[in-house]
Amino acid sequence: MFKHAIIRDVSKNFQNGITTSKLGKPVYSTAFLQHKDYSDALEKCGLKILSLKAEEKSPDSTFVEDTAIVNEDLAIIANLGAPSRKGEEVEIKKVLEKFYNIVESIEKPGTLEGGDVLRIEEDYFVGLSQRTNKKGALQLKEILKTYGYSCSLVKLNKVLHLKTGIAYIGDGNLITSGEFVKNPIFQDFNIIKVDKGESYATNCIRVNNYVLLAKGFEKLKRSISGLGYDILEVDMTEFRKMDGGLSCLSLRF
Ligand code: CIR
Repeated sequence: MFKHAIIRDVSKNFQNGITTSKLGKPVYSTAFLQHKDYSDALEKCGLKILSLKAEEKSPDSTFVEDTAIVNEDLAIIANLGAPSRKGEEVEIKKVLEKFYNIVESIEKPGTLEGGDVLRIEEDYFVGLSQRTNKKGALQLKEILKTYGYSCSLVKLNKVLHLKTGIAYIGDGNLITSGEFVKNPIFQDFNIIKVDKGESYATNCIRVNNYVLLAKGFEKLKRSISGLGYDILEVDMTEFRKMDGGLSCLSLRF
């Protein structure tokens, strides 16, 4: 069970972050309210929320997931691959040191962003992306091995991060879209294929007794609730404009 979540308030210059989407500029006041709803949803899942102040110099810093990998044994501080995001991990490291006795780090020339790291039970999968390089992924693999976790590397072709296109919601159920639907590495799971028109919603998260899902994706919602999960929907329109999804907005442990 997760007990804690670290989130970071949306900065007023959020719209100056990196994006590939063509959905227009996010509206700060709406993003602020959506972030509050997200935090409330995590609270409803039973998490204690640690909310960090917005960092105005780092427009993407609300996407805290990319700064670290956390599990029940240790925290691993990322070395972000996007030049404009370097340094976001500094404050997160200080915070995580209060929770963890063991805090490791990915070091240059390795780069790694948390959005590329998917945990499925005791196995990890790391996306080799524009943000995570092989050296970073192999460092992570070595660290995780010490704690008894396996780690496989997955080459990405199109999506930003591995978890843009894949999510594990427990009980062998893997939500996948696009390039991951037929990837042999995931074929032993119960694959729930997301329709092309709903691919944004692939990035959902299982948090204790609930699955958090982006609002407005009815087909995927039906598939997930058909598997017996209780769903909490969160409106994510403004974060989507900046290529962010539900997993990106918190570190959960
Ligand atoms: C970026 O491009 O870095 C941010 N605008 C979005 C990061 C999304 N994070 C994630 O998928 N884990």
